[in-house]
Amino acid sequence: MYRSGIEAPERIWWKKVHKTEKIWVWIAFGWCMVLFAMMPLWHLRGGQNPSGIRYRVEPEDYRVRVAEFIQEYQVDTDNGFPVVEPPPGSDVYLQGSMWAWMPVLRLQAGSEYILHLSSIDVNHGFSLYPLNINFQVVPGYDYGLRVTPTEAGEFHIVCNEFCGVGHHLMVGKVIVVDGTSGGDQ
Ligand SMILES: [Cu+2]
Repeated sequence: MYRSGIEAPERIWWKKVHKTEKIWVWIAFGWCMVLFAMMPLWHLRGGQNPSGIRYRVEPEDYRVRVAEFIQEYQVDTDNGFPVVEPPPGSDVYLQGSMWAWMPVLRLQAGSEYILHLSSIDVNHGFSLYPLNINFQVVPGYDYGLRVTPTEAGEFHIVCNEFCGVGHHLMVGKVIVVDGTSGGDQ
């Protein structure tokens, strides 16, 4: 029968919940609790959290810091971009901007670095191709990630956060050289 929301339904329109349905409700509730508990648990024990520090930075200050970093350790140019080779163990700065990653990094395999990531304009995404690494790069925040390159080779940084008409051109480069050969390849 047709009923509108204005008319009240007849009294006792509901039936008692069947036992099986009750069991399912409890199973669903229990599962909700498991997932809920997983959020803090995974944060503490998951091992997939960023390994570093983060703090606020003015985009302009970050740009200046990257420029200093380039000036200090530039060893070459690649396609018009500076190539920097910082000493193992040092702080490394990478800048995302519309539409480039600066500078090209040359790192040694087997050495730990603190990789700083920030943007000087809009949100960008740091994807290291062909590895499965994905990190948001946000203006105003400096993310220092502890990284140790394990394999020599050339890796590309792809922007995975749409950032305007030049987004698809935003490709950077990380060159990893064998740590034992003294940094030259
Ligand atoms: Cu981008």
